[in-house]
Amino acid sequence: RETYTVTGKSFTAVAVNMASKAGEYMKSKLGQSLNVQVKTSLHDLVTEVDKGTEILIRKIIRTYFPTHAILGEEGVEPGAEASRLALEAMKDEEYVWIVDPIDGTTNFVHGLPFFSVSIALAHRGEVIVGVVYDPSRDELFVAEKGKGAYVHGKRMSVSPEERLEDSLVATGFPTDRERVLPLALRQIEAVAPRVRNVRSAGSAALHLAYVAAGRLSGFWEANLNAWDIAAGMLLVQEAGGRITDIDGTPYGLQVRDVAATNGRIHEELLDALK
Ligand code: 2AM
Ligand code: CA
Ligand code: CA
Ligand code: CA
Repeated sequence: RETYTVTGKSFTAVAVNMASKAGEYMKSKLGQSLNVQVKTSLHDLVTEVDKGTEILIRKIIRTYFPTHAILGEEGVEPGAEASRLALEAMKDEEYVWIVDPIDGTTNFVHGLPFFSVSIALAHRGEVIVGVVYDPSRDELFVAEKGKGAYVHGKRMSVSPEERLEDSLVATGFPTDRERVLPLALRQIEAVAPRVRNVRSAGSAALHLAYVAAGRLSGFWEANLNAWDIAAGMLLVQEAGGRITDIDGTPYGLQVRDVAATNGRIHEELLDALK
């Protein structure tokens, strides 16, 4: 499709290039002493590597696509309301890059190798490219709207499980301990008895990539932001899965409470989450 290139520069090729440069940078900093700051609480961290990675990605976008807008986690004030406003401010832009420089910062800080860089490109509010890269395993997940989802060039498809009781699913523990954690714990209490087991590895973008790869049959998490979900969303859709708001509303960039599955167990998962 024409919209994927501008003056010969493939959007996807640039996204992949940024993700691999970002991954290299993150790996070079892993295990070194980091300058760790708290954002909204002791559970919500940011390092100089999050900021440095976002700067690196922004520079590449500006070089190739100077007219495109950029929504990046570290360019937005912490908190749900600031995120909503930042997304709202982008609504008339033709192209918006949606960037999470490190998804799984807590893991990165502790040296647990489950974190990723997530890069999506939206055209008039519709995600057309999604790239999630896991530098620890050198796994690159790439999707283009209408063209399928791939891990290192190999086509991905979602898991075959038909029933929740045969499914391995994942979720996340929110950083907002007062408002969101009690809800998340109730959701786990409701889902855990009905599935094979529940995992929580700490990167929403990578969890979504794993749903696309068929390694998980489902994933849900409350209170996420566009940069956590946008790239992984396209991976899931292009791998044949389904992604909605937790109440079943179709995916849109404003969705914060997300449910993603192989499609077959979607209704059952939503029902358990009710
Ligand atoms: P991060 O590592 O980019 O911050 C883990 O459950 C997921 O929650 C990760 O994708 C993590 O992204 C995200 N997360 C971390 N802090 C958050 C916050 N304050 N609000 C919403 N999501 C957050
Ligand atoms: Ca963060
Ligand atoms: Ca994130
Ligand atoms: Ca992040």
